[in-house]
Amino acid sequence: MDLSALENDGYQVVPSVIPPEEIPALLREADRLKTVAEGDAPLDQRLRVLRSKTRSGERLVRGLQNSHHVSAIIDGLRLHPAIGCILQRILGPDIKTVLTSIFWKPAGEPASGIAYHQDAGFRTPPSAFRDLAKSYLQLAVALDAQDDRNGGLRFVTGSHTQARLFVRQEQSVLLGDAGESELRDMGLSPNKVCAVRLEPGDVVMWNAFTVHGSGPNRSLDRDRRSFTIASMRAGDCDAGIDAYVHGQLIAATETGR
Ligand SMILES: O=C(O)CCC(=O)C(=O)O
Repeated sequence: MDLSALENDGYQVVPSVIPPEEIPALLREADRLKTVAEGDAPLDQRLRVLRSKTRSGERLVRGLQNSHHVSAIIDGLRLHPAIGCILQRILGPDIKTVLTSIFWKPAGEPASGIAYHQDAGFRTPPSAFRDLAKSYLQLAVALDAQDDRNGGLRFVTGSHTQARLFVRQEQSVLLGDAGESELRDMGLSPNKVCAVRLEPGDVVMWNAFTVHGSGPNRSLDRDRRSFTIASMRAGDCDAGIDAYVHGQLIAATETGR
C-alpha cells in the first residue's frame, strides 16, 4: 500500500476495504445500538454516549463510544482482517484499540457538525499516549455513502506537519460545524480544506495531529453513519485494550474484557 498521502497530507482514503455484502448487517447493528443509546436503560459502564441538543433543545444522540465491548458485530468490524492489514502495515504487529465510536448524523439535522480538532488533544495524559505523531492512527469506516453535503469528513491538508496542538474540550467538538470561521479562529487557512467522498465500506485514515471535522448533514434524505477506530502501537500506549499481539488478533467480546 502506498502511504504517501497519509504521510504528505495527513489523511488518506482507502477504497473498498469492507465488502458491500457486509454493510447491511453493520447498518442494522448501528441502528440497534442507536436505539440502545437513546433509551433509558442503564448501559455497560465501558460505553459512553455522545449527546448534544437540536436547535429546538431536544436531546440528540450523536455517537456511542466503545460499543465493541458489547457487540460482537462491531468487535468483528474493529478486528476485520482488511482493517488489520492496514493497521499492522502502519503500526506494526502489536496494537491497542484506544477507542471506537459510532457516529450518527440524521438527514437534515442542522446541529450535527463536529468542530475542527486534532485527536491528539484528547489523548491525555501525554505520559500514557506517547509519540503520538508516529504511534497513532485514526480510521473511519463509511457505513453510508458520504460527502460534504451529508456531513462527511473535512481535513486540513498538511496540518499534521506543523508542531502545534490546538487544545479543545472534547464535548465542545459536538457543538461546532467545521466551518471556515472555526479555522480562522485557529489561525488556519480554509484554502487547504478537503472534503472527502466515501462509498460504504471505504476507509479514511488520519494522523493524531491532522486537523479535521465534519459539517452538519444538509442533505434531505441521506443519513450518514460512520464507525471510527483509534489505534496505537501497544508499546507507546498505556490505555485501551489489545487488538493485536504479535500480529494475532484479540477479540474483546469473546474474553468479556
Ligand atoms: O466522523 C466524524 O464526523 C468525526 C470523526 C472524528 O472527528 C474523529 O473520530 O476524530
